[in-house]
Amino acid sequence: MASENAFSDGCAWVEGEYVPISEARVPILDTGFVRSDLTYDVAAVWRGRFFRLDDHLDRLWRGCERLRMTPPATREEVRAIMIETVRRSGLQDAYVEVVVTRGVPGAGERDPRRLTPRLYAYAIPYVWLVNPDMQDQGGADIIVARTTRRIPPGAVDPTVKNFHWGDLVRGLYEAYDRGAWLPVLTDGDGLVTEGPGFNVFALVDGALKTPERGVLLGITRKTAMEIAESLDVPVHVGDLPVSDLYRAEEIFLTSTAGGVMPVASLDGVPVGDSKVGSLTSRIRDRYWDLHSDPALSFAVDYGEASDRVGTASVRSTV
Ligand code: PDG
Repeated sequence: MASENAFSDGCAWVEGEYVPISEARVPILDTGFVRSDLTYDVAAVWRGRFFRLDDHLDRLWRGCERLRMTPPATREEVRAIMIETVRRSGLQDAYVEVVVTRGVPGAGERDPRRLTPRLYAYAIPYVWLVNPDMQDQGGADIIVARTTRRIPPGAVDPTVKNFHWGDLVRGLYEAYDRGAWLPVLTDGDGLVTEGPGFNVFALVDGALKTPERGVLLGITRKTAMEIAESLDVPVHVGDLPVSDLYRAEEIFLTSTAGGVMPVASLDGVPVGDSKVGSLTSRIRDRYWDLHSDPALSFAVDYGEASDRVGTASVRSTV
């Protein structure tokens, strides 16, 4: 039987309206589409609770500032819109994205300062970069990409979450060509950066290492670091040479889309005993436990349509 809720596959907010995800469209001239001139963020809802939404909004606002864009709605409005997309969808486990683009230029307009930013948001079912079965069975098979390096920070600032995924997608194809699931990209000078949608951690000589430069400052990365510290495991944020990755006792990847994800093999060679490492396992369990912690999460009210999010009041500012 078809669902009675038109939003059950996902709900988007586009130009002041909530629409079913399959009907959501972007204006073709939006510079987000034609220039990747935007920033975005993704938060998760797990078992009906948003996780660290304020951290994601902080990052979105920082990104807008760096891009010299003023978001077209207040932080409270964006927060309410994100919650409302989830509420309408009814999804208990959701991937909730919000995008701020530079806007839609008038005829012949080339000056980005003259555009009015646009806001888009949507909630869809939760996304796993490494699915739970694969995670339980030891994790992802990954490679260090040889043919593609990460875009340098001096070209595109990786701390501003962006859609410049050309290098990451090219890396994915290299992973598939080499029989692996995901690539990790280097900076081209022997240091690990990140991969398509995740940060990287390695347990080396009893300490966790994760790159400092050339990466998004992931919220899951931050959570994993906090958990490691609570377990008295030293965390070194700095250079992560590829050579350290090859001698790591454990490797894991972090993303809002999948959490703390174990790595089973690197370039075809098992990491550790190719079962989920004990530290990775402890951090992963704690990560999911924290999703019900009221200090870091709050429940979505899935009740009747609320007038807290008057579309009209927000529309006037978007
Ligand atoms: N690095 C990159 C390039 C990312 O896109 C992401 C997140 C991360 C690191 C990890 O950040 P965080 O822990 O804050 O999630 N990317 C995914 C969206 C992209 C996808 O693969 O769908 C996410 O935000 O879930």
